[in-house]
Amino acid sequence: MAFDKLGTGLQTAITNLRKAVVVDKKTVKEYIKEIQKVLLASDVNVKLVFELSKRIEERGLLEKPPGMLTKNENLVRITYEELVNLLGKGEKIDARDGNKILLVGTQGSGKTTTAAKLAKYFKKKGLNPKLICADTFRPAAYDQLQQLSEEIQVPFYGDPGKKDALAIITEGIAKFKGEGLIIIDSEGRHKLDTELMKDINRIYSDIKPDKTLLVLDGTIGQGAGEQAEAFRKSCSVDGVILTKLDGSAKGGGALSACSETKSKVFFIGVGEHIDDLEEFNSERFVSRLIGFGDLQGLLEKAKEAEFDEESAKRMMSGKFTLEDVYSQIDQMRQLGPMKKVMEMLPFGAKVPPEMLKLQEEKLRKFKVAMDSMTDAEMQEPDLIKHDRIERISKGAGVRPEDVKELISYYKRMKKMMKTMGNERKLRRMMDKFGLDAQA
Ligand SMILES: Nc1nc2c(ncn2[C@@H]2O[C@H](COP(=O)(O)OP(=O)(O)O)[C@@H](O)[C@H]2O)c(=O)[nH]1
Ligand SMILES: [Mg+2]
Repeated sequence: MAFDKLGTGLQTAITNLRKAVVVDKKTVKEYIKEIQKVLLASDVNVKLVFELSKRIEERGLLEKPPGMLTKNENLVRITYEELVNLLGKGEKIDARDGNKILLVGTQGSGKTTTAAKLAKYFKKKGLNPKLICADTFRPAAYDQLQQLSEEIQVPFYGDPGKKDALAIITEGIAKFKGEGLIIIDSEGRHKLDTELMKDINRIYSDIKPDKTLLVLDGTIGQGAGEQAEAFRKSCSVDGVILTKLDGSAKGGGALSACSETKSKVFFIGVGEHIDDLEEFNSERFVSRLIGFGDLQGLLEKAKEAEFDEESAKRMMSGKFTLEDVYSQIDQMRQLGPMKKVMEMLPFGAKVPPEMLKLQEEKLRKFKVAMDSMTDAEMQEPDLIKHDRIERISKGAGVRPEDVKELISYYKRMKKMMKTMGNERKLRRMMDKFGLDAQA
């Protein structure tokens, strides 16, 4: 897996943080130190590491955790956001049949391998990729790409007898009648010198590729930023593919440096095999580093809380009415059958678990019963005494027992909300106490 070290380091820091009973200044500082260590080991620029850790620390101490998140859960959330920011957003490539993609980069950066990986990637997307080998510099380049194209069954063009790269490309494009998505593997020198830039510019101005992608070796760490910038300035590069991020401890440095130099990262190479290419999406990437399941739950919790914060506060303060029961039932019904709801709501945050146990039919009866109630009864269910129960059940066409059951359900829910509210208050108080005790 890509980024083993960075991921393990982050996860260790987070596990330690989560073990802490109180989150105080000392805990935050220790946590930050761990994060710094991990990022520096990953070759992220010292200045960037410092800025990032300062922001995590400040936000962690100052920000009020959204919704039901505890202080340390919120720290993890903040770390996630700051890391996504640090590594850059990632860019989705827009390519279609009829386009030409030119790959450039130094020798050994992974161009030829990546050309084949891209062809396979686009083929899987239903496009019709073709490969051209225009590396006349390395004798073995032709055989290498030809073999790969056979492996993935993609049309290939090259001419080992020719030395003029531009001529080969022009012939290739003609052979493919300019159709399909043409991916061109170009030559590379041992470094990004002016000769190479000149060659690339010559090819570029002649064939006018729709996308020029710079293939960069991720093992050079933050050096990738410099190269990306140099390339972008001397020829028209649309974005970067960072290779060899598997097994390299320096991937964090490479990605953050690309982000800092505003070089868009389209893909990352995560292995030698033809399928080892991923679209780069930092949100997905960072959540995998941190531990996907864990983080998703937490983010969902925070997001739901944003929407429901107000009503949750009200309900938990004891102002829970039948209106709330009604809208909860509505929410559930919108989501579909009970089993689906269970699958979709692993944390049961929006719909209390108790409600999930109720049968669909019962919920329908509850709803029609509530439809027959007055506003006053909905707001103040305690008003609903014996004679009213009779009236409501008749009006709704349900049994009086159903109405009674609804009311006792409502009372249990109200009590549960109150308990949840109290628990939350207690937890907040403990957090605060921990912070003050150390300050
Ligand atoms: N581990 C790993 N190796 C890679 C990756 N991409 C390319 N390579 C290896 O890097 C070496 C150089 O790749 P090549 O495509 O020939 O580079 P080129 O000279 O730029 O065309 C080869 O041994 C590839 O197998 C990657 O994402 N991960
Ligand atoms: Mg090559």
